[in-house]
Amino acid sequence: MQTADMQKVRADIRNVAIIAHVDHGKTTLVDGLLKQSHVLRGHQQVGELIMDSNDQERERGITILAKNTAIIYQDIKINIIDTPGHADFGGEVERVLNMADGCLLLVDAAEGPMPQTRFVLQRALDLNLQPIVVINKIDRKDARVEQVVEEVQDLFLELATHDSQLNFPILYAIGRAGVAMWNLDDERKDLQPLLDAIINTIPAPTVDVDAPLQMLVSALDYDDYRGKYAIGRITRGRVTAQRQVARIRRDGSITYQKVPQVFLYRGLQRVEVTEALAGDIVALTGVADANIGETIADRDNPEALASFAISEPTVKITFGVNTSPFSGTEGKFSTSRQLRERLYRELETNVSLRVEDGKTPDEFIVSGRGELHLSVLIETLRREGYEFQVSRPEVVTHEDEDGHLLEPIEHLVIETSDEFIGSLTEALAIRKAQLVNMSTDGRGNMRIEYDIPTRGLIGFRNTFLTLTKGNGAMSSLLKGFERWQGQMKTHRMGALVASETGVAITYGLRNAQERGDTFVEPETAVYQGMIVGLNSRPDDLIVNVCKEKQKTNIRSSTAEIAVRLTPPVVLSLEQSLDFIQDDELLEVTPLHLRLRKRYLNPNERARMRARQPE
Ligand SMILES: Nc1nc2c(ncn2[C@@H]2O[C@H](COP(=O)(O)OP(=O)(O)OP(=O)(O)O)[C@@H](O)[C@H]2O)c(=O)[nH]1
Ligand SMILES: [Mg+2]
Repeated sequence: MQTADMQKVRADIRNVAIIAHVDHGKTTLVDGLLKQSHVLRGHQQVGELIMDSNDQERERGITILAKNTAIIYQDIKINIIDTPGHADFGGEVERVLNMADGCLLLVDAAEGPMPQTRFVLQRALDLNLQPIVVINKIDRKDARVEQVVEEVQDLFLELATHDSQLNFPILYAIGRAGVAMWNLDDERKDLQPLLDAIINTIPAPTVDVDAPLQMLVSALDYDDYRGKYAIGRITRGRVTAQRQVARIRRDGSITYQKVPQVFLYRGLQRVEVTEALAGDIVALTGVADANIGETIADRDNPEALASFAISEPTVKITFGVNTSPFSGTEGKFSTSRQLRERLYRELETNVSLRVEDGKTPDEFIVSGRGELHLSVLIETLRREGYEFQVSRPEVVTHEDEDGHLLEPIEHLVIETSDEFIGSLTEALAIRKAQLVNMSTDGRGNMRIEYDIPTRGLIGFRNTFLTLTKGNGAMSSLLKGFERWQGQMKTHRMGALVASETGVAITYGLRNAQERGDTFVEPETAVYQGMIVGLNSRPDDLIVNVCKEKQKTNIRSSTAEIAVRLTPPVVLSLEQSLDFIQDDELLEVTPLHLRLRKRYLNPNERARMRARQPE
């Protein structure tokens, strides 16, 4: 038994997570903190958003994975955990918050608290983290600082479980300029006020460094030299290099392993140490098969830590072995075994993902926290050389005790100009959205809140961008599972479907364009049953895009010159996922995304349709 007097205060450490709604400036602020602490100097300066280090993060401009870094300020090591703000990556936030004693809650000075602000603050308060509020981006022309402060205070009043949680400092910042201030009219000099706030407000870890070791594995990393690193905060005791530890799996089984090396964080690097103590955030080598959520414990006294709570998935996609006529020609990995192995391996790190075997040995059902969560995975696999096919995203459903079907419902917040409200309201009504709240700033900007089935949100982002001409922001947060809301009639026009396998040519595509929009360029290899465009009518239409102009017909040689194609509509991965219907699939390879009918042969399609009357 441990007694309280064995607890020591690690005054040399602070552990802080940075949390916020998407795009409120977390990673930019971490850049600023790294720069201010001179971790980055001269040629080391590697541009902006250095923590957003993976390819998709850079391309999409968002953080996907939570990451650790550390700076030294006044001889105190501040471990910083940058987290993603997009709701689909909420699992990442849940995974890492247990390493922190406090959090910086960033709130955009113009947008104010948004759905994910509430979500991450709730999680932080549940874990009793000491908050510091940073009203960020006060340089924005549309900043409304006083109002946002009030909204944040209201949010705390609503979410706090005890009074001490209402006791938090508020700072103002322009993360991009690397400045933070206690008062709006203070000199805008650097981030020192924020660093002071961190070391003075966030409690130093109070720990027993002599008790038997306990550390929850909260993250994993790899490098070519040392293989896997198990990352987490030492809750109790100490880790010494070259000593044996126990690894306790989530099912309680234990294995014993030696930890060859122990690393602490320092800026963007890891620094090897011989020993680390409770309160430290460490990366350990040698635990090659460690998974997130497991406990690294004392060899002779192994006691597991409670793993963190992870919210459940809402959207699923069926991944299948590629069955197109082009299968096996573009990817390095295309077999069922390879796909299965890779998908199950993803579970080691992607904590809010679920994978199950499907109806056939060639199908796997992958569930995640949203379309983006799943599309990032699809893109990752594609880049690694996998090829496969995926089905239309569907919502995850449950049944209650009385056998009623339940579906995920989200709270949707839309901010846009009032001129778009009419068309948005119409589009949302079809998707069974219920208006919850509506407010205006008196200058033509509206904030509307709805409850809407996740089903209705799938594919809505595109519609939203079109309807608002890009002038708006939308975000949503899972409210919970509620009774199935009934049929939703959001239908699409029919597809233009290739009649045969071959190469699309200008003449054939020109003909197809008389029927609708085409998706492929001339010289594209197509196959029978592949979708090459969108019909302007509700039914599918078979077109021959490989068709050549008859050579004997010389009368219209002038017309031939006039054959000009409208450039094809090129759908992104997300747009393709939103496009496909139940009887369609998306073929994904390292080189191409192809839309196709599930049944390639038109006779088979007709047979299947006859079997399933609407
Ligand atoms: N006006 C203004 N813009 C800022 C400021 N800080 C960051 N930004 C911009 O806001 C955008 C988002 O910044 P990020 O730092 O990527 O935001 P984030 O919170 O890390 O985003 P996620 O990790 O995806 O949730 C970028 O375009 C930044 O340049 C600021 O102080 N003022
Ligand atoms: Mg970020």
